[in-house]
Amino acid sequence: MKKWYIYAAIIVAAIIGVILLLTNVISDEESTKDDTNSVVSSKPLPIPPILEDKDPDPNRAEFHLTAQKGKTEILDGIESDTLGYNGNILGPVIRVREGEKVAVKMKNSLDDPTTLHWHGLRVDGENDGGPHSGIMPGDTWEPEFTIEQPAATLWYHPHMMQSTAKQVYEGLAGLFIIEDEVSDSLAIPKEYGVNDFPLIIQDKNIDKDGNMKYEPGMNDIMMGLYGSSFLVNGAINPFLEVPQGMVRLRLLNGSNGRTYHFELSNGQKFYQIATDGGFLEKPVEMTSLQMSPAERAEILVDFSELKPGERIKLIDSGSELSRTVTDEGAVELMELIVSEESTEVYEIPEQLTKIDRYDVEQANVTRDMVLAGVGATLTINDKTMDMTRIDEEVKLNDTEIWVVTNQRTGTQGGMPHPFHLHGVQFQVLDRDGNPPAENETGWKDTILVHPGETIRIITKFEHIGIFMYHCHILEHEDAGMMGQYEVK
Ligand SMILES: [Cu+2]
Repeated sequence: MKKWYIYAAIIVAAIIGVILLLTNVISDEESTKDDTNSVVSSKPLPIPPILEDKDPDPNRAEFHLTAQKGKTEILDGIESDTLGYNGNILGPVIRVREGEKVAVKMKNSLDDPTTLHWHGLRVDGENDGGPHSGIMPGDTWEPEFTIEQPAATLWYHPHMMQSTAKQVYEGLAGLFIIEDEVSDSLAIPKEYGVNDFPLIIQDKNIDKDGNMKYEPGMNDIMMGLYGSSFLVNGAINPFLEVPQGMVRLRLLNGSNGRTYHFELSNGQKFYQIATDGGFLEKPVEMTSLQMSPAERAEILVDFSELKPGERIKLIDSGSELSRTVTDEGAVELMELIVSEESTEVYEIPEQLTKIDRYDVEQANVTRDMVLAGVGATLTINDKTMDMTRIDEEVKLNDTEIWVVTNQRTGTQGGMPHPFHLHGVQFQVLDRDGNPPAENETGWKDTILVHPGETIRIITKFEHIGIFMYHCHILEHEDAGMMGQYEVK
């Protein structure tokens, strides 16, 4: 009787073994079909819409934004609670022209106060959308300003005291694109969504139930939050069909804490044509592009040598600045699939624009900014942020040199901090006395300062009001690594 059970068990085990073996063989065959051995993209890249201008006057624009709660299917078949402007996650692209008058009606339909900061825009303090411009739930904020700066890819995001990191992380961010005569006249791709694409890159932690609530641990607050999922325009590993020709990508590192090293999986070179605040004078050839939180870059990629149907990937190659996921190597961010369509033939331009350089001799004031971090205490000039204290007073129309030092201190042994200055675009004079990299010779509003490094920047303060300067690792900003300057 007992023997019968034993024989049955052996037969069942054998059958299970054969099934396991077969499924293994099949899945092996499937995986060898894709020689890159990677996850196949299933979702097209979401392209944020261009926000409608409600004013028929061509010299004036009126935009309506609502910050609201939403639900987004980030994991297949699972909805995550997210925040967005006029939608479920992220926001529409606001596109304006130099010289244009702009009015915005920004409604807060969230449960919490928020603000709307124009990152990179040269405007007066009261229109900048910093922590003093809080919008209570149900209220509307109506800034008005004139665009007085060249073509650029800027962005907008909340800047509420101690909740910037949470609100950006949960989805509040959008691009703000300025066009001008230079961007009109350059023979570069400029058809939005056809050969000119926005890419907002972010990393988040999403559990299997789709929960991506902002819940930072002590390590996240000290080092900046690093997520294990990578999103482009709010989607994980999406694909984008690109024409078999020149393509322009407008990259924003919209992450809370992570610095990326963008590369193409085929090692192809590309050309950076713009920095945070506009075009470089000349394109800069590269195969890897480092971007810290809040930095933007426009790049040109030529797909004309690739065959229709060919797939390459935008990757983060990882680095000494990376943690967690990228310790295992490169991360795939999205897939680019070359289509049958080719656009008109573009060359890489020799010259893009002319940038007037500030003269060091003309500087009226030199100011020191010392960044330091010991544990969770993150300071600028030994102070943490106080809304009631003005740290620096600047005279209107003065040109100033800011000497930004990242002090090697304390338990962390120093880490890189992206330093951001509101209300202006600046030029980088030098890094530790050496000229900046070619792709840092354009207009900048955010600059990564490495441990022990001193960077000198120069700018002219042409707008009145109260502005912030801070580390753009959002956990550091919320922890108080921020100060205020007033221009009057
Ligand atoms: Cu920092």
